[in-house]
Amino acid sequence: MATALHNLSAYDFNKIPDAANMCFGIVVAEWNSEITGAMLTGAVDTLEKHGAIPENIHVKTVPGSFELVYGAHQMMLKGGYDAIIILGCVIRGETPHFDYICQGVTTGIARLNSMSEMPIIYGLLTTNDLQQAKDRSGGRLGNKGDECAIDAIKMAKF
Ligand code: DLZ
Repeated sequence: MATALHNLSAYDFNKIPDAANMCFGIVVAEWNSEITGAMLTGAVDTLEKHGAIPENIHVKTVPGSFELVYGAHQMMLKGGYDAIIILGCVIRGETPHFDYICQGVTTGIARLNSMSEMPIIYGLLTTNDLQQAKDRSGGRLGNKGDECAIDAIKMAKF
């Protein structure tokens, strides 16, 4: 969780394994693309900063966050990845839709993680408003995409 005390992009560079020989899949949602695009940039830049080569970072888009589970599952079935990252942003609206989407993605990704050897990293921002999402996608609280990239490298090495 990003708090005033924790920046999503803060970590000790020297403690992260070399990602030079790793292959990553990223599934990114088109909804709230300003936010998910910034998260994607953060994730790719961070993977490359730690040695991953661009050819080994495969990005697929899905329409909305609800489709992230399907996208991650397809990548999982395709195989060949050391870790998969999902990136989405759900912003609370006036109806309970927010809760259903967040619940669906969270349960779905947890389920995939328990049925496969391929780690799937949960990069779903669930915020009350657009400003909270901006704060966590390259704003004052760092970038969730950076955090997911670091977690993907760590879990690939697990
Ligand atoms: C329908 C919907 C709504 C209301 N809000 C969001 C959102 O804030 N973030 C997001 O990623 N997707 C949203 N969607 C789209 C759903 O995730 C999904 O794409 C559609 O319900 C079609 O399955």
